[in-house]
Amino acid sequence: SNRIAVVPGSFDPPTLGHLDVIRRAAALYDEIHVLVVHNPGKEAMLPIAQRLSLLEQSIAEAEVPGKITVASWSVGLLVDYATDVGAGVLVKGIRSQVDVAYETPMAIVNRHLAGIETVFLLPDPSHALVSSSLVRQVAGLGGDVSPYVPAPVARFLDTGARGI
Ligand code: COD
Repeated sequence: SNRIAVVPGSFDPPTLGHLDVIRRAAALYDEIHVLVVHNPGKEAMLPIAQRLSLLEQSIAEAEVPGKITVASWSVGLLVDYATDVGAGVLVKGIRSQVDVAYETPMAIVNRHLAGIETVFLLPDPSHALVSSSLVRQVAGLGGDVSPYVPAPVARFLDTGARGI
């Protein structure tokens, strides 16, 4: 069904940009699955279980309305998860032309593989420069990441619990 959408990402860690896209997707679809996907091309900061927990806390604290499931996926194709849960759409956030260039081939392949469409949403411009990699850098150097991440993520990174 096209009333169910998957919002996939690395979420390492979740940022205010991610939360903005999640909120917009939840307003457009009856049900969304926020899916933490292991990206083999990126070296991870946080274990998957920690990202799931921070996403759940952030979505709850922001009181994002709608039916939202948070899950993870590490074996097989992203579209296999989407097909399993009856989702016809993947939602991706677009910050710039760089994201368009990165996402376009994946969107075409996912449509060929499983007939699943990709919908691109634009965040509020105030979030357009925020990325997980920026947050990892600032946090790693001891800087204040609270302008870029939901409060539960800021609290977690602030306690020094991160293993970097
Ligand atoms: N504003 C708006 N959108 C944002 C922002 C922001 N500030 N920050 C991030 N986003 C968007 C990203 O563009 C992306 O759409 C999403 O939020 C998640 O971002 P990240 O950085 O957490 O995740 P990525 O870019 O590492 O993506 C990981 C995926 C697993 C989604 C990606 O690698 C993917 O789709 N892989 C497909 C796996 C697969 O099945 N491959 C086979 C067929 S292609």
